[in-house]
Amino acid sequence: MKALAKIALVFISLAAISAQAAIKDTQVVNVKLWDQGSTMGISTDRSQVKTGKITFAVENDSLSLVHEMLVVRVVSFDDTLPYDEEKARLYEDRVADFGEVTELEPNQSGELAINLKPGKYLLVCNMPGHYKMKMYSDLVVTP
Ligand SMILES: [Cu+2]
Repeated sequence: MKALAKIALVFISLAAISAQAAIKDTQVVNVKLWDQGSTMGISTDRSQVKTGKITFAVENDSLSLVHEMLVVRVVSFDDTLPYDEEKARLYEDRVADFGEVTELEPNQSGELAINLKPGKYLLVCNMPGHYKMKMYSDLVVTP
């Protein structure tokens, strides 16, 4: 009986260790989508993460507008991204789109977990007109 109890204890501690590793494994970026009068933006609690699994916890803090967050890879932060003037938004099929939390109502939140390689990324709201209103934020993924 004593040996069995010991084995059970080892299993329990192994399970605890792997659960901890799973939490450590993902890096969380908290993202707030906001607007105030005629300005709007995306705020994050970190602008740099390490390569690997990244979870974006996205909250729309607006009182009245729908916002969203796309993850777009760029070569440089000065890139001119393919823009559809008529629809006043980026061509989503012409940018390096890594996923999105789509169209959040005011006060709604959503999550996106993806693997990102080292490089430069933009978090963009692609609701009509919002990109031009500078509703985007830089994210650097380091090796
Ligand atoms: Cu927006």
